[in-house]
Amino acid sequence: MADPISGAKVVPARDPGKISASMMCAGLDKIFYYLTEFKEAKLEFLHIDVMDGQFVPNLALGTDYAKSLRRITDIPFDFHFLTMDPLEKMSWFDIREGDQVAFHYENNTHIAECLQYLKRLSATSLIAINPETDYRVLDPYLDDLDGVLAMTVHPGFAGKKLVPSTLDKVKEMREYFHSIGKDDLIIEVDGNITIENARKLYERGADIFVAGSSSLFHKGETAVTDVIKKKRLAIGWKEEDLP
Ligand code: S6P
Ligand code: MG
Repeated sequence: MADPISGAKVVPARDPGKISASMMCAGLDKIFYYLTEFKEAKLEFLHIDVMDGQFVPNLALGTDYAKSLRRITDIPFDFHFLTMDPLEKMSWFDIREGDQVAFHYENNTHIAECLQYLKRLSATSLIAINPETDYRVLDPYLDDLDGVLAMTVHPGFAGKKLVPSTLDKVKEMREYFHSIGKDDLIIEVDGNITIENARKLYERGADIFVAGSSSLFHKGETAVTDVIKKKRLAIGWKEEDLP
């Protein structure tokens, strides 16, 4: 497959993409509506941004929120630790088998220990990298992780614009993983994943798409199920396979 704009060779993602709903963007006034629709649509993950006000200039979802959410849904969690010392912060949460967990590479002196910790919990482990971080910094860890969370915006807040260079970065990362026989590594993308950006990133090799204020929780009146359908059609699903 060739990119229609650059003409460059693009390695296609193998399976249809998965959606992870960014719960930081889900208004509590509609939480039961959202969770019912997600369950009905068999949505794959709930994205839980944990922010400590130090790694990023914002505070977000904490231990009590995660505990409460577990009581009202059985959809697996997709934790994203945007914190200093994620090894310690991860231990504050009830991470379960089947959950996916991303922690950042930047400012992290315990990367190998974080990966071992997640392996012991049988959770899927991803290392998150900011838009300006080179994916080759992950080379020493590629045998021990399940994938990469590529930030497509500067982290900390919902509602930001995609950093354009991250499109090429995802494509190059997927091609690089292919060239070293690591096709199984997951690439999750997070930030301004509109339906259009999801399509572009799927074509460039991303597998999991965080859906926040740019799609699922967009202020327009479009029903959540319709957005999920449109988004899935943009990330490799066939109409007949939609739940
Ligand atoms: C941002 C955070 C993200 C946001 C998500 C919001 O630092 O990690 O997970 O919650 O990007 O979605 P949107 O569509 O508003 O960018
Ligand atoms: Mg996130």
